[in-house]
Amino acid sequence: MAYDDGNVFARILRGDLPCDKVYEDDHVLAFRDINPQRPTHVLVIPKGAYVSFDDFAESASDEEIAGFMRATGRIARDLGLKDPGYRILANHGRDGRQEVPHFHVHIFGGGDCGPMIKPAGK
Ligand code: DGP
Repeated sequence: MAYDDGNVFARILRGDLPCDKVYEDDHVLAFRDINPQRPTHVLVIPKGAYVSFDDFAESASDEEIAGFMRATGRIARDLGLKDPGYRILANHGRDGRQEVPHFHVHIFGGGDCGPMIKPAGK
């Protein structure tokens, strides 16, 4: 799947759309989800044009991947989530119900995140 420059996260990265930014560095931008599913719900995105987790894992440089992982941990820590705990999640493709075709990780926290996943068929 080719990268679509018009996706909402690309527009946020270009500054065409606003976001509630919580963190930024050379490789990463993090901002609050527009439709939060938990009291804290932050999206972490690479600045590079990667469609999905698969694309990022296959094509990003080691520096981008390491930077992304370090930043995600730091953001959760800085949000005060390390001790009470939190959940990180990345949706990929149709079955993962990925909506925005720019790789992103969700950070959920601020309360019990509940069971890991809904049992199949429920
Ligand atoms: P996913 O299913 O993993 O692709 O989730 C995409 C998330 O992106 C979803 O939780 C809602 C969020 N989202 C969509 N559009 C915007 C936007 O314009 N701004 C922000 N902050 N979040 C958005």
